[in-house]
Amino acid sequence: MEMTLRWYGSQYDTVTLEQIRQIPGVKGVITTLYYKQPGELWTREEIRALKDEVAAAGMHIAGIESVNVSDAIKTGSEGRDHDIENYIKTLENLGKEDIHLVCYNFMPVFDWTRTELARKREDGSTVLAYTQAAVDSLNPEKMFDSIAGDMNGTVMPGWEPERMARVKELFETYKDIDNEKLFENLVYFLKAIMPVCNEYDIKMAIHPDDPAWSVFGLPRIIINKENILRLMNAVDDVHNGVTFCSGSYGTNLNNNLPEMIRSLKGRIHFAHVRNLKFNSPDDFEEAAHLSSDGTFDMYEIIKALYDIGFDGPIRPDHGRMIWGEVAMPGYGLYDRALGAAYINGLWEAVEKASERGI
Ligand SMILES: [Mn+2]
Repeated sequence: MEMTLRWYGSQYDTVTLEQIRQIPGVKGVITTLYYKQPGELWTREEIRALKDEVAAAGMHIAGIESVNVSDAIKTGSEGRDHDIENYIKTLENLGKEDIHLVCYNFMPVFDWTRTELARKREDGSTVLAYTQAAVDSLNPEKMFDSIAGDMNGTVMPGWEPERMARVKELFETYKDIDNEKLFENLVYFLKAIMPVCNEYDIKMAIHPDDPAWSVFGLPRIIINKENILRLMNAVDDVHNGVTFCSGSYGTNLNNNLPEMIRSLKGRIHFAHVRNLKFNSPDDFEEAAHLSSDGTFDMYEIIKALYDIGFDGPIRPDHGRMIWGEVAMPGYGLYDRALGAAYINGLWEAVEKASERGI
């Protein structure tokens, strides 16, 4: 396991590399070329510049989150093969720069969905939250407007204003795409990129859909154990792997997270670890990482990752906004640093107990 933190780049992130470097145990960042549009080629020079910037701060790039997949690829429409070509060249350029992990998702229109970005908790901290009732009462075209005021001046991943301006058109693009068609398009994409992944040993790690069910009638496929195992089998190559995100799979209380982790032995290349607190099955908020602050048993999640021999990067996921920090919701420094320290503590305890046969 390697502890990492997500970093959006110096132009976009309120958190600096110098701050990240001071979190105990963090030597690697998970980053991206945030300005790149899905389908656009990443040049080797751009990747190298990013790599050099991270290296100058005494760290390294542990993986990319994300190289986004275009709507043409997701819908299998005109331009798909062109965009796949660019994706392959991007992977080749990453491989040549010695980067071997790429997180991506295959969610239509909205990447992740929350109905509140700053729900106030009893202790005064604010967190991202979701209620099904709010989604059901909302016109999807107004989704962006409903949360844009709480983004603290940042651009949130998957919610870029240019993209959201086209939401109506995007819905139109997906009108004939059901779960089966989306799955087929995902398999087509993965089969096309596996040769370059093999050549450069690039581990693709699909991020689950969040929440793990259909919103606004859009198809959703990476939502549970059955579906993710189906995908692993459909393209049975170690480079077709998983980002295990406890907070995303965990939105569905039917998902047994430790059991899912164990079933994915050998295929989890990256882990996002966070806790959720359910107020009801249709209302949850992103709690602190600590088990007792939320609904999940974080010890069991870490133990399952340890038991399957997970050796990839792990990162604390969304944190609460605390101590007056103003940052991208979920991506402040303080609570994610607390999360990293806590996960490191759990890992050390699990590891030493195992080594000592306890
Ligand atoms: Mn995640």
